[in-house]
Amino acid sequence: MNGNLIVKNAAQLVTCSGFAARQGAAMNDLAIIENGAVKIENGRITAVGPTPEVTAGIDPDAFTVIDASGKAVLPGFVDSHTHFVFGGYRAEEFSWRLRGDSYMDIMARGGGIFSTVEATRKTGREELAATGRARLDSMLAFGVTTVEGKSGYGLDRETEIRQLEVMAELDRGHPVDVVPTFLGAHAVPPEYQGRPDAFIDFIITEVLPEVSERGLAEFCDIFCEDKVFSVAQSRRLLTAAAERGLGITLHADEIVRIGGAELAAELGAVSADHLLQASNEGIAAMAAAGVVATLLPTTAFSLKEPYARGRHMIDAGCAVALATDLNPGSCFSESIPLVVALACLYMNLTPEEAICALTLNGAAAAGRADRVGSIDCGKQGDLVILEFPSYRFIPYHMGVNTVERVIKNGRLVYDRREKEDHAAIY
Ligand code: IZC
Ligand code: ZN
Repeated sequence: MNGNLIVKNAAQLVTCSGFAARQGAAMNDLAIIENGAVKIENGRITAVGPTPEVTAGIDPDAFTVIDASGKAVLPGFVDSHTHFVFGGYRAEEFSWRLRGDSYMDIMARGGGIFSTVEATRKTGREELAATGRARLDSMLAFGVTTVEGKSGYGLDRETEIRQLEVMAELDRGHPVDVVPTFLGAHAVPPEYQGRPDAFIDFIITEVLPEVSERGLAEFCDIFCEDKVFSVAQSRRLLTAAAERGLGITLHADEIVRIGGAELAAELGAVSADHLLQASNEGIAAMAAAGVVATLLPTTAFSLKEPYARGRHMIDAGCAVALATDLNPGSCFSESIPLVVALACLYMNLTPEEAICALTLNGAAAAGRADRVGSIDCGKQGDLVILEFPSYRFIPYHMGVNTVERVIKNGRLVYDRREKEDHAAIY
């Protein structure tokens, strides 16, 4: 296949049309075309509309044609918050949390993020790439065609750079596009224990320059949290990163309300993420500043914490994105259908808002709304074909993958029907 593709007769073509995040009530409009078609040439979308219009006068030999009768077609999903490159696992911590230990208690006694840092420092480039690649394969099967991935499991120069280089290698060699984020300030490492300001200085002077000069990251992130990095420390790092041309994003108000949402608005962050404890004032400030509120419902589910107030945020005019937060600790899940079901059932998003949050608004949170996240002319030909005729089946068929085929830059890169033929051995 050459990236020339027509998908026609879609029961619903869910375009999510737009080139910037949709805020508030606008999230409910998915700009659906019934009996829709998309034309993709050399990997880019060149026509979108009702099937008879898009297919009129086409030379059938010049295109691969997919008949999507009875199926919904959506933009490829954008998972805009993950930590998918890491060494080791933390399955024992899951049991500790079930018996009542908190995420922060486990971190305070040297587990949590520190456990993954220890394992990742010892893991070579090839193994990090191999496990990362397998995780991208799994995400692709859930319909994810663009993923943001964070460093943050080195907390030293060498390992942070290695994680970012592995993401660059995976971006080149895998159909899923990887947006790299530098999260060198994910925790204060043992070498700097009790000296968080000195560690922020180290990140700003010793690591950030190489990251930005080599173009290894598009964003800089920080775990702005009680007992991790303060608002003042976060402001210092993120300001330095913005001066170097990186987009800024932060883990904000996840466990304790310390003003992360307000800081995101003050700094003009692209996105602020988690926000379980965000204040009304912080939410209003984010809406006014156009900061995307990236919500991670499977993390709240896994930590048994109250969900972020997604309904309130949309009603307050925010642009909300949804993401998986795939990581080895607080949320070891890349399940898109679980994210959507929890967002609808427990954050009270409508199915339409949840789909907008995973497509156009996810793309905006990853700084890519100009290229992906909707079915619009000029964007990459990244599509998901469901086995069902409506996007409504995504939350309704709870936790089950409804994605049948995935198209990346006009090429079919995943087809579940083939796998099922091979798997059917009974
Ligand atoms: O590895 O625990 N919250 N960072 C901040 C995480 C969760 C990932 C982890
Ligand atoms: Zn995270």
